Amino acid sequence: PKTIFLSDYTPYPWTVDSVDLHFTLDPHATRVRSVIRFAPNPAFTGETPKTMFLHGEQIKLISAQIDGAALDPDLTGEGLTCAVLGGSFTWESEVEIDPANNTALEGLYMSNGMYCTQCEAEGFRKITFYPDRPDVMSVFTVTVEGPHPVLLSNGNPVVTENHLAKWHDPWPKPAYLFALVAGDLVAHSDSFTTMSGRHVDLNLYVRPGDEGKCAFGMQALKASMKWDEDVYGREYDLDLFNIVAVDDFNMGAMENKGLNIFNSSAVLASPETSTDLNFERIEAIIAHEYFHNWTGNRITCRDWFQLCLKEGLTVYRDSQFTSDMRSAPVKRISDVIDLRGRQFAEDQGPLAHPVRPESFQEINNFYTATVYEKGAEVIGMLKTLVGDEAYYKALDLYFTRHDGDAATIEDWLKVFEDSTGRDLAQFKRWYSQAGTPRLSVAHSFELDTLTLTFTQQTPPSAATPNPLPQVIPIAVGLIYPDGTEALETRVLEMTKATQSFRFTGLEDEPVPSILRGFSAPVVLTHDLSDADRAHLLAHDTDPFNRWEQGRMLARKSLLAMITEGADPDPAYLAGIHKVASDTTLDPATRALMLDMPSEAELATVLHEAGTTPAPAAIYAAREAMAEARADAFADVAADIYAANTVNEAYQPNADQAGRRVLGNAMLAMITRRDDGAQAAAQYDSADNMNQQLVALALLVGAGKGDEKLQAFEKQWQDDRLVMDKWFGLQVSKAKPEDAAATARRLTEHPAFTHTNPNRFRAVFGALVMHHAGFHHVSGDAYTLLADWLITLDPLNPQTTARMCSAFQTWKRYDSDRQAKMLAEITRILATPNLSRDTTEMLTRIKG
Ligand code: DPP
Ligand code: ZN
Repeated sequence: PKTIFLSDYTPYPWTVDSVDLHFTLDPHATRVRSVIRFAPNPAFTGETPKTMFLHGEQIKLISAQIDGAALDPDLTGEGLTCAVLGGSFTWESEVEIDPANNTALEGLYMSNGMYCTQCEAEGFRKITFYPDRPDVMSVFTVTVEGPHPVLLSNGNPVVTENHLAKWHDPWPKPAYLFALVAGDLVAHSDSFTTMSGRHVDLNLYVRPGDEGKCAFGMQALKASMKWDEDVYGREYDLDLFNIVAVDDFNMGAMENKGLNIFNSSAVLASPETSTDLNFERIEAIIAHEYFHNWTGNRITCRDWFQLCLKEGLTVYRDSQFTSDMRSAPVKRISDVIDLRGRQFAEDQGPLAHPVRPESFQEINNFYTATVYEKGAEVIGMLKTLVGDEAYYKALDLYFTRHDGDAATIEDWLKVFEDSTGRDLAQFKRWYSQAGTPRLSVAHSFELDTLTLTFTQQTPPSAATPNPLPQVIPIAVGLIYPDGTEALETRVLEMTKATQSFRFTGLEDEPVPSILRGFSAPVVLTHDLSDADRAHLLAHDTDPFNRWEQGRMLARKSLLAMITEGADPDPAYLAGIHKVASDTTLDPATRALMLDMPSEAELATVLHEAGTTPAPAAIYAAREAMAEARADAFADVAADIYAANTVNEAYQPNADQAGRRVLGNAMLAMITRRDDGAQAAAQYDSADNMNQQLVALALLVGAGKGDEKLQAFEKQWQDDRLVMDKWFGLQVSKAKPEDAAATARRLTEHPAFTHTNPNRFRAVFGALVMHHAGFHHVSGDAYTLLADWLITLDPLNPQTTARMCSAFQTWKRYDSDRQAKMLAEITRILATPNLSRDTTEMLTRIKG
């Protein structure tokens, strides 16, 4: 496979002034006619080429013409080349494609009888011949002919007849934002009036039978539209905004202009079928895709190396939205848990790459936690450094200056430099260096002065062998021994490898509260005594750092249990007992204080500390801790459970969800002591999926779930999304020694199908996230996963390659596990005709 480099970028020699597409739909022989107007690109400085290359893959060329003259282009598997004269010209072609056999779910494909598309990143080239690169932006007019009641494309409708619809999108866009949908669909409709008074029709299209799962998504869309006006001053720009739910989809959702296409799991919701977490995730994804209309669509990326330009910013924007809609501290803490679980692991292993990568073979492999989540952290740091007012001023300039552009990270940073006068040359290292900086701090106190001395160091990686010091915004506060605040949050700007900051005029020696709000994505080492941590846990005014201190106590106790066979720390148990019982705190915060570091997080921490993680020991320590917690809470668990029971009608809001999550944390403890009686009662009386599913999971985990599993299957066998939960839960709640066998058994279930990414991920995503199960010493899970990756790769390379990241941590483990994982990696790599996606992933992982 060919490697593509950022440094090789050159502009395309032509602009595309307009694109006319005509689709005649047929499952196996869809015809696509195109009329494309090319003109010389003034930004192209080289000599005008004598030939033109157009991307095109897996499409049959029927005919091609330039300015009406028939051509016979040179065809390869990647596209075509033909001779061109200077000046402007019109390209016309007709091609044939086979959507029914498109199992890769890229380009035009079929899902349950409906047609749909996925063109990001490079799917449009499977639809017709085209310069399929994001810096080629054009105005599209699309005609769709087919025997379906609903025929959709981007933009506004121009003609709607029986079996024919014509759409026009006035906004120039790259081909990756093209979309087409056709099928027997029903609409849940509403409308929105924008801040300037424009009326926008809103539709959520679903398959008949799913009408009852649309209301929440529609509300979330309207809330997103309003929020982007209020906070960023961004207004919607078409007469129509459509969302379509599709069952077979590789990603969560796609921000096609005016026609978002969603994985049904990321949009369909009802109290009976969705958990609280489902609702929160759906709200966030709808917002994310909607926000792309400005950050992604109106301003797009020059090339795929700039992916974080739209994704980091849009993730940042959707996290702000969730913070505003729900609880800001809860959102921040949840995001940090996620970052540490996924992005830190990526940054620590062979897949480490900068937020803006400098080379790739298959761009689909770079839709990563680093590009998305670390990319969002970088935006957050920038905002912390310049302040809120300057941030929104810079964003206004960004939208004004770059509207209609295919932009770069350089453009983005220049906007901040121009509007704030700052030099961001060093800050840019956050985009160009891989690896998570290690930040350590020492503090000393003399007379009335506290000195904090920070040292930063980023471990070298293959992607960044010689990392340089980064700009680290460190939010700091100081808390006096009596619990009062000595210093409100102040942001220190660290730029050197080692740097000291002094705080004078203090009345007493304070406890420093460092990295408030997790102000930078670093690994912080701060040698605070347990007593100081307990002090911050009780008095810190920063909610994140309060939580963090509890987390550190939990981590420390678990690590001592894992590596030294220690008992659970009674001080930690007493601490969480106190917080969980504190009714002055909101239930969601109390529940977060109870959350234990995951096995994967503990493995990452152990690896960082130079210890080989032993999966069984990690699992056993968490189990022992869970038992100790059940004992410690025996006196209050039933009361807290009862006090947090929600008796009102189910609402997916933060308040009710917080009570449920705290109550269910108690139920988990109760289930360890009552043989599952309370969980069974909750299951039987549940009128919503959240309470039903949690109860089922606890029963299965306790080995008492067989009867309810059968009942659940019978109740929900016709609901795909609920059945995905049923599949996943059995794997994630299996004992480590049974996880692989459970997954294998489920692949034999008649409802298992590996061609549906949601179902495949339900089983195998759960297996790879079951740390002790996946890494069970037998190696059975490694082999099972490899078998299925080999099976799926020829059908769906994108989902296969993504799942390969399960092996990214292979070098952390003992030599026996290493050998077993390496054998599977090697076996997959030896498969004939392995996809480019999977080949690149495993080659990088193998190292
Ligand atoms: N649809 C994916 C996302 O929104 C890729 N753009 O992140
Ligand atoms: Zn996105």
